[in-house]
Amino acid sequence: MRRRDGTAKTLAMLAMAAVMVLHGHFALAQSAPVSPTAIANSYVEAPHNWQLWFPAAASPMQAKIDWLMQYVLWIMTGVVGFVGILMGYAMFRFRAGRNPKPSQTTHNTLIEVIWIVVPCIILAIIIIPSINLIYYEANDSDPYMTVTVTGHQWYWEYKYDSVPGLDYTSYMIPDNEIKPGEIRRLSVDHPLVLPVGEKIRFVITSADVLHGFYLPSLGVQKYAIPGTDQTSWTLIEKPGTYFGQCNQICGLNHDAMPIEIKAVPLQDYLAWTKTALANYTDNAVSQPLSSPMPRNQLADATR
Ligand SMILES: [Cu+2]
Repeated sequence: MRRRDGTAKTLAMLAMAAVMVLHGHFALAQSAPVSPTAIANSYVEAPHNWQLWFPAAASPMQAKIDWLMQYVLWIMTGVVGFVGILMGYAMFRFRAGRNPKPSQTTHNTLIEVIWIVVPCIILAIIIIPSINLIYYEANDSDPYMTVTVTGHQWYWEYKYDSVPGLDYTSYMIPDNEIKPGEIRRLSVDHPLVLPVGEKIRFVITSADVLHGFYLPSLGVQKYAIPGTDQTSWTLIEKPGTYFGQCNQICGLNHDAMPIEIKAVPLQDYLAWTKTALANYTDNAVSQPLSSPMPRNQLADATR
């Protein structure tokens, strides 16, 4: 038995070594030019038809939100079920046909104490994990990097605070320009590229009206408010493509400002920052659109 374990271990180590060599090989093959897209496309978290429930959690924050949601849902199910059964029983048991002369009872101290104390206990067992989660969400200290996200009518601007000069805009790809592999109404021209496994702080603001920076699979949702910075953070657990949307009605093309995130391993992110710095210079902080444009014109203006 022990010998078989030893053999299995050796085999596993050989397999790991092979994977590492292959990984190194592919990393080398990918090195020029660096495309975060290929890595990130291996996993795509996008809405699908007949979807119910939340998207799969891709960050510890969303995992905690999922957990709290189910925790409260089960408590609610218990409360609604219990009250429903009690009401059904009372309606049946004390119906007029069976009780022609209704009881005149109005008070029962024991029951009144119970129906005050039990809801207090239920609220306490809900509030403790809720407040823990609020503190967890608010703790954006010690990030690996900070991205300043600015909402504009109708596109996003991403400024990488740790990469001087890296500041670019991200527009939705218009319906008539969608290519295979892109998702209509969600894919963008320049996605937000982020490293996996690192704490990323977002400073969220707006250049014009209220927008909403909403990333459902990462558990991030903050209003982008002109003149104010709001912060949030995330830690993306595996490479992939993740989507979000502006979820604060912000004008005519509110629906045309999705958020696309390409999450890649750290070394690929670092390599990408160099190519992005070289390629995105002409794209940095484009002219804000001062007046609403029909979408086809907006598409022309933004590509
Ligand atoms: Cu918006």
